[in-house]
Amino acid sequence: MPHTTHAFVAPLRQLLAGALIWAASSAGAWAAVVSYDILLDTDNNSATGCTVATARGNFAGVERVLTTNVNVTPTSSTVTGVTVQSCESGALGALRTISTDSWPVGSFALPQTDPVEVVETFLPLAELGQTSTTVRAGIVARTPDGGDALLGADLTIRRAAAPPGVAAVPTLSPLVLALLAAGIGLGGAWLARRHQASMMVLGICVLMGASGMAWAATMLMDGQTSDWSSAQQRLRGDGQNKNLVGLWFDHDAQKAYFRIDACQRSE
Ligand SMILES: [Ca+2]
Repeated sequence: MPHTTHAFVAPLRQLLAGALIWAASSAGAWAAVVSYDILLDTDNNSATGCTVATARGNFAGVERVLTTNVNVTPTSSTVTGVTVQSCESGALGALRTISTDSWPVGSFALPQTDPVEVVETFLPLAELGQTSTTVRAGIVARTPDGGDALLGADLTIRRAAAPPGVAAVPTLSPLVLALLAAGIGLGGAWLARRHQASMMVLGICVLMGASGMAWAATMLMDGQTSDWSSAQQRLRGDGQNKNLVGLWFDHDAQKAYFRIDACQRSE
């Protein structure tokens, strides 16, 4: 009997091993990590900084590289982390963590292509330097098939300016906004007490103050494009681009926001 059992077990074991290898290789084929590097010439001077080689040629003058990692699967893609590197003495330095949070990658349909995926990412505005109002930028997609690049965007930084779309209060810093919100709330409380008004007055005042605070944060990292309606597309893919469709940019008082449009599943 032991001999008979062995005769069954050996092929069964081989079959099981084969199935496991197939499952592992299938999973490997369907899940991939794609990285997007946004190259930033923060002083708008190609003579200072690092030179980065890309699929569309060298990009010189880079002070910062913002890297956004995306985990791609057949059903969904997710941003899994954001890091930045600084150019130090002609070479890119150690990775510094910007975010370890995860957020969804969105998508939209475009005629005659695969669905375009929307990767949102961000960087503290201070990383773009303190002086230049123009930052030159490029984007590199690092995909398993060799990658892609779009180069030469001019990003406009509104120094000491309000978030986009809030032209009515152009010089309010977040601190001033917070004080203003508190002031409106306290003013409402004083009015409500003095005039025996209903709590509704107070509620409206608090809401007005809170809406002022909400203006300070522009882009939600959720893969949705609705908050990009007032932003401008800075780079656009052409017939030579394998993955990259576009790069969008905007900023508020604290953060620079980027939106990368890409066809990630075309390979
Ligand atoms: Ca530079």
